[in-house]
Amino acid sequence: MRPRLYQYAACPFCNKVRTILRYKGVDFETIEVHPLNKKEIAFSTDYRAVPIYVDASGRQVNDSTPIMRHIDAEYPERAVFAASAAERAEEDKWLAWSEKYVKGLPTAIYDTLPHALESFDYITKVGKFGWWQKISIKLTGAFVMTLVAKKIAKREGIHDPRIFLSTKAAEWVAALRGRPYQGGDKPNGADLAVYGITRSVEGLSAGAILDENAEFAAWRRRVERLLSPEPVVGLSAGVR
Ligand SMILES: N[C@@H](CCC(=O)N[C@@H](CS)C(=O)NCC(=O)O)C(=O)O
Repeated sequence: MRPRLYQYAACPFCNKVRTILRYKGVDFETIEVHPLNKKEIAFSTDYRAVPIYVDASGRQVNDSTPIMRHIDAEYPERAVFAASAAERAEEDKWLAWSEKYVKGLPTAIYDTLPHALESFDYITKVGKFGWWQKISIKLTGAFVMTLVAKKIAKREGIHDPRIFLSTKAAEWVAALRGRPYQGGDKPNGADLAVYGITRSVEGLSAGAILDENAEFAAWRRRVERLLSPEPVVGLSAGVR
């Protein structure tokens, strides 16, 4: 059986998992989850978030980073996660950094109503929604998220989302220390996680701010070149 990824196409955590699957060249199926009734993941009574991964033998794995590690072991060719203790410490440090980065992202995606509308336009396009939900979620979601973004900004101590993003891009580039990838000559788990998170804002104003850093943009292109084509996002199983 083909492994299955239960996802919201636009979710950064789901993008992390798609990235490692594409890096490994795995033939996988994406199941777009309806964000309101979540009926596609009814089988998962204890864990109600996405991504959920069901591997080729039918085993369920939850939570993006554990899923990435599981996939790395399931498909050992083109190993991703660091093998040595020293490399692992560095990789873990940057995986932890990526968790902070992803938490701050909504402050940049939803900082103004036009930006929030731009994002919900994308979310409702690729996500699983009926036509009426597309319209109502776009409007109410965009409005609500601008408020949520302000709350997150306060919690995370982010005063200016643009500066938050450009700082993140600069920190990441510094961590490369002139090497093509954080993992050295090939990407490690942190490279693929950060790439996946960043991909979720590709095409949005937040993504453009990250790419203003030419070295960050060049790193992103280097990773992209190593990936097999994206399954047609949002148009996969279950999306009409
Ligand atoms: N730590 C989890 C976080 C996953 C997460 O927060 N997913 C969001 C979507 S972006 C979710 O499913 N939230 C619950 C909901 O939509 O009801 C991971 O890395 O996979």
